[in-house]
Amino acid sequence: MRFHVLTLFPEMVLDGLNTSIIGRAIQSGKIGLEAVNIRDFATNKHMKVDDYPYGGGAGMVMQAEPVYLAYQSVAERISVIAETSKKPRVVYLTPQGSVFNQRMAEDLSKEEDLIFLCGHYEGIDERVLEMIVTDHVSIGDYVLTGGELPAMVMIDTISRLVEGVLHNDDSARYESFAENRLEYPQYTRPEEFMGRKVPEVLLSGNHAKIAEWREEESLKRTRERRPDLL
Ligand code: 6GU
Repeated sequence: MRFHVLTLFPEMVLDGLNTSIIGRAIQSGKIGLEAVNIRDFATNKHMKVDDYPYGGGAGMVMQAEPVYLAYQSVAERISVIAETSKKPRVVYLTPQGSVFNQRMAEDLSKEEDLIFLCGHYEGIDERVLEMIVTDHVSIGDYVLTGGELPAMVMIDTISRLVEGVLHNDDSARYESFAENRLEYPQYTRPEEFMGRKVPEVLLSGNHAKIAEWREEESLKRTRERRPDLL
C-alpha cells in the first residue's frame, strides 16, 4: 500500500505518522507514504493557492489549478510505478462526506495506491473535485480546520489492515468491531493495584471459562456504551 497525501501542510502529515507501529511500517517498506505540497504547484509568483469565493461569503476557497496539477503529478507517477492505466482512488476529506468506518477501511485497504486530498479554508473549487475525487469521506459529525488529521486517522486505520504491519496473527486486525462488539477489558501485573484485584477467572488457567467471561464482558460493555451496535 502506498499513500499519497495532497496537502498545504506536508510536515504535519509526515511528522504525525512517523512514530510507533505506522512509523516502523514505513521504515520497513510495508507501506509507503509521501506528502505532496499543493503550494509547489502554484503558477503565480506569490505561490498563492486560494482566492475569494464567487458569489461572496466568508473565507477563501482553494483554487482548482494547483490541486489539479498536484494530483496529475502523483497520478502520472503511480501509473508508471504500478504499470497501470487504471485511475487511482482519490479520497477527499470533508465534513460533507460519508462517515468513515471499519468496513470502508477494509475496502480501501485492497488498493495498491490511495490519494488523499486535504482541503483548508472554506473548501476547494468544486470543478476540480468533480474531475478527480472518487470518494468523499468525513471522520465524524464535527468540524475540523482541515483534512490533514482525518487523512492521518484513515491512513492509520488502513495501514493496520495491511499484511505484515501488525506482527500479531490475523485476528488482531479486527479487535473491537469484530462482530460489531466492543473488546473485553484487559489486565496485566500486578494481581492487585491500590486494592483492586484482577478478576479471579483470568488467573484460573481455565481457558473455556476465560473465553466465556470475555464474551459476557464484551456484550455487557457493548450494551452499556454502544447499544447502537447491537
Ligand atoms: Cl474529513 N474534514 C474537516 N475539515 N472536518 C471534519 C472532517 C473532515 N471530518 C469530520 N470533521
